[in-house]
Amino acid sequence: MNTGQPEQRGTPVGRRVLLGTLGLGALGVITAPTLQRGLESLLSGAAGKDPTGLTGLLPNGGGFRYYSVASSVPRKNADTYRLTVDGLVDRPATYTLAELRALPQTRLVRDVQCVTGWRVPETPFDGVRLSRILDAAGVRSGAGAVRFTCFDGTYTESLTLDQARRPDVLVALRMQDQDLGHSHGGPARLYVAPMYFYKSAKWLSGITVTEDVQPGYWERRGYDIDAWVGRSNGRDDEPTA
Ligand SMILES: Nc1nc2c(c(=O)[nH]1)N[C@H]1C(S)=C(S)[C@@H](COP(=O)(O)O)O[C@H]1N2
Ligand SMILES: [Mo]
Repeated sequence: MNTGQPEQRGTPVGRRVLLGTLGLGALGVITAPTLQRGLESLLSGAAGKDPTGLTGLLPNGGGFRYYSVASSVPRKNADTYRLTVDGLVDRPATYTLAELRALPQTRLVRDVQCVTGWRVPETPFDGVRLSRILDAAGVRSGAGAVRFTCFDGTYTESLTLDQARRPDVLVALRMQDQDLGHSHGGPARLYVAPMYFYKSAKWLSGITVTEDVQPGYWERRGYDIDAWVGRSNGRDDEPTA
């Protein structure tokens, strides 16, 4: 029901604050991407002011804002989590969390930048390089892109195969030296260091190798598909990687 709304929609406290402050109760009727973009910057400006100070009380704090386009997301743990790899590959696979943890881990420490403006400096992520998982699956010739799906049942993302094979793209299992908590997309999320944070799909459950890029959730709503920080979405932020 909420598919036409800007990404702040998912902030449990912030949304109420915003709707109250700005009187934007009719947000749900707005669907044009350009209009959304304008609203989003308006909303993010208001969120930045945080008139109530409640943002600091959100469970994940630390400069991050909690985003989910789904109103509720099931919890997955080491027993129930699975990551499937399929599509144009020779060896489709399903990984448990233990299997992902047993693979070589790569650590990246970069700034995180959301397209709405907030930035978290020098954030450590640890996880498995996506390129390793793709190599293990054996990408077939003719493949050109990767599609990511999430166990929230709604969010999707995409990368070209070249982007997906970059060494700074991870299936992240840890953030800030802790196992990824549920609110940050745990047990496993994508982490695309050089791109705006909307590329870093939370609650990652599927990696499908495809012929062409299939635009993700926000990309179908007006965000740039190539989401390089500082070189997309009309923004000029310092690059993160
Ligand atoms: N599954 C899922 N992944 C997602 C999103 C989402 O709504 N659902 N939001 C994206 C956006 S716009 C941002 S800024 C980050 C927010 O991550 P955080 O909640 O850990 O701060 O997650 C990205 N990945
Ligand atoms: Mo974002």
